[in-house]
Amino acid sequence: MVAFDPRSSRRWRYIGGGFALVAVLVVAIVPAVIITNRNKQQAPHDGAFYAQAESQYSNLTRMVSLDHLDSKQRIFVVGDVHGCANELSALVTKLQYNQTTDAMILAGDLVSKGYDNPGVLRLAKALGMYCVRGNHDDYVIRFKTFENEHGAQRMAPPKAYLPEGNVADPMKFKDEHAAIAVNLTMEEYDYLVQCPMVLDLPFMNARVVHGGVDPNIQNVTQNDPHSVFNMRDIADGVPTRDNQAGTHWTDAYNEKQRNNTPPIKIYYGHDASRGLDLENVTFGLDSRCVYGGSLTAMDIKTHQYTQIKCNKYAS
Ligand SMILES: *[C@@H]1O[C@H](CO)[C@@H](O)[C@H](O)[C@H]1NC(C)=O
Ligand SMILES: *[C@@H]1O[C@H](CO)[C@@H](O)[C@H](O)[C@H]1NC(C)=O
Ligand SMILES: *[C@@H]1O[C@H](CO)[C@@H](O)[C@H](O)[C@H]1NC(C)=O
Ligand SMILES: *[C@@H]1O[C@H](CO)[C@@H](O)[C@H](O)[C@H]1NC(C)=O
Ligand SMILES: *[C@@H]1O[C@H](CO)[C@@H](O)[C@H](O)[C@H]1NC(C)=O
Ligand SMILES: [Mn+2]
Repeated sequence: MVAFDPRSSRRWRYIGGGFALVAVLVVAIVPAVIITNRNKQQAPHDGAFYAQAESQYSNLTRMVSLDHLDSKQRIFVVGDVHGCANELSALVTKLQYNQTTDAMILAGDLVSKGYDNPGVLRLAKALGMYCVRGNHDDYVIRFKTFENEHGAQRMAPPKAYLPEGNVADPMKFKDEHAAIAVNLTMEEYDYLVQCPMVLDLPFMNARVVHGGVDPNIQNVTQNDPHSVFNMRDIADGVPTRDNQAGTHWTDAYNEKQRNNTPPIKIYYGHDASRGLDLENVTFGLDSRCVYGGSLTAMDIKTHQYTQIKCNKYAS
């Protein structure tokens, strides 16, 4: 046994303290500087920021017009499915959805957080469903498009960023959406990637998007895609993904459409925190399925909605 020597113990404590200090510097301060520089480069200031925000891997169609759905008896818009394939299937059954006579539009975030992303894409494709792109769909698509061009072996090292240039939301290869992307077949990618930023239903004076639209932009296709996928509030005139930074984008939108004849209705998802949110001309349909809430389908001709209770898959 070695005798206990208080001086030697103190010396070790000093050395240990020195190492701890260096560790704190490296772990806390170095990343803080990097993050601060990142934020400086990417803080939204003006329109020029939006012009750069679309990733070179986004492979995005901005708007598709579905005039031919005019003849359908029922047109459903469904809130965020997030990989909950069984619930989507149960909803189809409950509605007795028939793709000959009905249409079904998924309001984005078909994938991620849930348990069966490919299953949702296969079901949606098999039943001829329409869709718009959500923020999580966009992350998955950007990784998969990169993989298609460069191969999965180039999606490394895990801490490296997807080389997209100056986008609003840079992603590392270790991001959970990369694994979801690699798990998709080309057929599943092809279905997801054709979901546009905006679906236009001119015969209903209605549009479907995932997050929202900037009420001050006249031509809807000129909205920044990142903003359409992520918007919850508008703070100081700028759309933000935050839900407590300003006022809900729908407040300004409903106000703006009040004197528009006819007003253009917007059906959207994305805002699980606000849940089902039905206003004059905006209809928020993300009722938190993946968090144990429900999956909602609204018939936009009658504004009646149908729900399926979901198990809790994410928190
Ligand atoms: C769907 O509707 C078409 C046209 O009314 C009908 O012929 C067909 O049998 C229906 N399919 C199902 C599964 O009910
Ligand atoms: C990965 O793909 C397989 C095959 O399609 C599927 O069964 C599984 O649910 C997928 N994993 C996720 C997390 O979606
Ligand atoms: C972009 O999407 C189209 C339509 O699915 C597809 O054919 C093409 O391969 C995609 N591009 C890449 C690089 O994945
Ligand atoms: C809306 O903007 C798109 C391009 O962003 C353009 O092609 C289209 O012509 C514009 N539509 C109107 C009505 O100005
Ligand atoms: C909603 O509609 C009602 C009835 O038409 C109207 O009184 C109200 O001002 C509208 N609210 C907004 C925000 O447009
Ligand atoms: Mn979303």
